[in-house]
Amino acid sequence: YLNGETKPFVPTQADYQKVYDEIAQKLANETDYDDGSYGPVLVRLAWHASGTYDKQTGTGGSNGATMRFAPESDHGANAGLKHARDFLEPIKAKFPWITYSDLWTLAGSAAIQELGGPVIPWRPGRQDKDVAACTPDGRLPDAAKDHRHIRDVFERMGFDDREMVALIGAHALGRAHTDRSGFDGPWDFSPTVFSNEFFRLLVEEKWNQKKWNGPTQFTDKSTSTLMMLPTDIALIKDKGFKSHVERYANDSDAFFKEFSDVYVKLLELGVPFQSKPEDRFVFKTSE
Ligand code: CCH
Repeated sequence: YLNGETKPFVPTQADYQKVYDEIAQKLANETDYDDGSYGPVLVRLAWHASGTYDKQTGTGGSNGATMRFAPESDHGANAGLKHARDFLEPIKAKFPWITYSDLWTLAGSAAIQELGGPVIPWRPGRQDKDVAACTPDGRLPDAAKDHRHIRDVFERMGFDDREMVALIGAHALGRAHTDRSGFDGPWDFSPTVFSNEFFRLLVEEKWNQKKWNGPTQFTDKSTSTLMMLPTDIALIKDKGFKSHVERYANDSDAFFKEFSDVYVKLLELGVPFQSKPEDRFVFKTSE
């Protein structure tokens, strides 16, 4: 109920587009962060909110936004995501009718589109839950591990090999931070542009173990400025993963299409929608 109305406010697609536009505007205005955009950390917030899903128990997932609370906000994997949550706080204040769970996922969709990625159709319907719904630590992937761990974690969410590889292609965006994960550096030369560069570099570059005191990570032979995590390298060591890496490296259109489908699926895991998939909104990207 807003402004003393007696009927509940039922937002329409146009209202959600206003939220999208506000996020896009704020992304364009606030370029004094990391490589010039909050977009990558918004993509990661939506992913970590959703990637706690367990298909067996139906727990976790984006429905709930339980990362607002400790202990979930303090889980090691979520270090640094406060930047993304704080970025969205003024948007929540301006549109108090949207739930945090819908806002965080809508922001993930908006960030992909604003960074030059594919359209990410989105629908509302998530409800915020309280602290009791926080998921246990350890549901999100550990970058120090191998192909078996990737399969364990992503199969628990309900994804197959092809979908796992497509999703991890989001590492075209952003960077690792020593004060968050302990790893350091970006995956490619344009970390604020969505592309298939992550796959192209995985296939075409030679990746050597970085010599430093930090956790094991890999660096490109040509410039020593880029990085890959052990789990990223696992994508070219494992045959089942590698065929998709090569396909996406060679076919940007296929990557954009398949990434869109699987990111939509990720953001909807465990959400009890009233609406149908065909009722998803396609937001207009800013000029
Ligand atoms: Fe990721 N990711 N991710 N990732 N990730 C990190 C950063 C980003 C893993 C580990 C890490 C996905 C899958 C995986 C993004 C999107 C996705 C970091 C650095 C680690 C570590 C964090 C830091 O220090 O700030 C592992 C392991 C996996 C799977 O095996 C998936 C799936 C997605 C989205 C669909 C994005 C974007 C970033 C950059 C964040 C930023 O702040 O720039």
